[in-house]
Amino acid sequence: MKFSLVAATAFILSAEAHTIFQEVSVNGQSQGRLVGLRAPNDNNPVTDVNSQDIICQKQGTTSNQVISVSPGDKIGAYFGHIIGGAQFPNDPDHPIAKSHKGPITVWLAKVDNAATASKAGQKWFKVWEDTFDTSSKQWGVDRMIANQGWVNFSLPQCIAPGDYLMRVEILALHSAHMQNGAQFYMSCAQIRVGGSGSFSASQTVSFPGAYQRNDPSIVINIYGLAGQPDNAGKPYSAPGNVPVIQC
Ligand SMILES: *[C@@H]1O[C@H](CO)[C@@H](O)[C@H](O)[C@H]1NC(C)=O
Ligand SMILES: [Cu+2]
Repeated sequence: MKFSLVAATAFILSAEAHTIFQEVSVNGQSQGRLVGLRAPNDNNPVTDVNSQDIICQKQGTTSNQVISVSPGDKIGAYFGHIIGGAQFPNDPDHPIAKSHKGPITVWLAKVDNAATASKAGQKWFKVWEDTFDTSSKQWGVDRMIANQGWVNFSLPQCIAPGDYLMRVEILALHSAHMQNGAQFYMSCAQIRVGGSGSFSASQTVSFPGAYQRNDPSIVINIYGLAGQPDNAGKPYSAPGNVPVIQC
C-alpha cells in the first residue's frame, strides 16, 4: 500500500517536482544562466536508460560558449526547479522535491571541440560522486538541497588539457521500485581545461550503454521497514559500473 501511495503521489506531483541543471560556476564565479550548457527546455526526467536522451537530456537550449577551467578549480553545477530557479516564492519543489532522494554523479568525455562535438559516441569517465551516507542517512540530493541547488566539486588535478563535455546527473530514486521508475536529470556543460594534467582514462563507458534497465542501483526500493528513504541502512553505489577516477 505504501508503495502505490508513494508512486501515485510522485506521479500526480510529477509536473511540478522536477529539476534542471542550468548554470555553472568556476571558483565561485557564475558563468551565466545556460551559458556553455546543453540543457533541456523542460524539467521532465529521462526514464529510459537506453534512449539518446540519457546522454545530455532532451535537446533544448544550446550554447556556442565553452567554459574555461583549470585542474583543481572549484566547479559548481546549479540545479533549479525551472529555468531561473524557483517557480514562485518559497517553491517547495525548488531546487528539487525533497522526495527525490538519490545519488549525484559527474562525468567527463574528451572531445575535439566542446561547442560543436556530438554528444553521441563519446567515452565517459566518472570524476566525482555523492551517493548515500549510511551514518547520516543523507543522499547526494539532500546535500544539494541543503546547498540551495549547487553541486560543488573540484575538477581533479590530473585532468589533461583540452575540451570536454561535462555531464552532471541527479538520479532520483523515490519511484525506482518499479522498472523505468528511476528519474534521471542531467545537462552537459561544455568545458575547456587548461593546465598540464596528463590523465588518460583507462576505464570508460558509453551513454547509452553505461546503465542497464534492471541494474540493482536503478530498480531499487530505497525505503526501509519504517518507510524512510534510508536504503534500509545499506550502502548504495551509483550505477555505471566504473569507479571515480583516482589522480
Ligand atoms: C557552492 O558553489 C556556489 C557557487 O559558486 C556557492 O555560491 C556556494 O557557496 C558553494 N557552496 C559551498 C558549500 O561551498
Ligand atoms: Cu520529479
